[in-house]
Amino acid sequence: MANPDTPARSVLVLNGPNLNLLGIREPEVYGKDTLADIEALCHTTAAAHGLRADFRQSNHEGVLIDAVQEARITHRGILINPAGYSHTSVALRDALAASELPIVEVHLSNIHRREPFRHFSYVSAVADTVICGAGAHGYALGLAQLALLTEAVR
Ligand code: CA2
Repeated sequence: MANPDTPARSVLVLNGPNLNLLGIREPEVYGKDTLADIEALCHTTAAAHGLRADFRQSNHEGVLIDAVQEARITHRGILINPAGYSHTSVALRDALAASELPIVEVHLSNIHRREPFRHFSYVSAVADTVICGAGAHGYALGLAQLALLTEAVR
């Protein structure tokens, strides 16, 4: 249940490890956009949907978990690219489940076309929506979806 005192439809956009390297290495896999480009896209897209995007990135599992726990009372929903933690972190999955917020999982690449170890994500079972393979545009798609999901719980 959304907290009625929460500031106007603020959503957490959370990025996991190594996504700070976007646009610098492996553009053939993840595209040319930097994380700063994606952040700008998120702010513009969120505003167009009446949301405010709180955009963050961390290389540390505990920092991501703390952000998810805090979001429970400060945000209306979570858009997350868990990056490598998608495939390893039960702890991040548990934190997302405990948040009771609408959750959209996004991946830049199509994880199902890649190495078998990327085909499974612990996060997917607790996400309302999963988007992959749309590149940076996946974040815009994810925010549009989160706008619908947060509207539904208002
Ligand atoms: O496709 C995605 O968005 C991923 O979440 C990206 C993760 C990867 O572990 C997932 O399987 C799929 C990797 C993020 C690291 O990004 C880099 C960017 C440039 C250079 C190296 C890593």
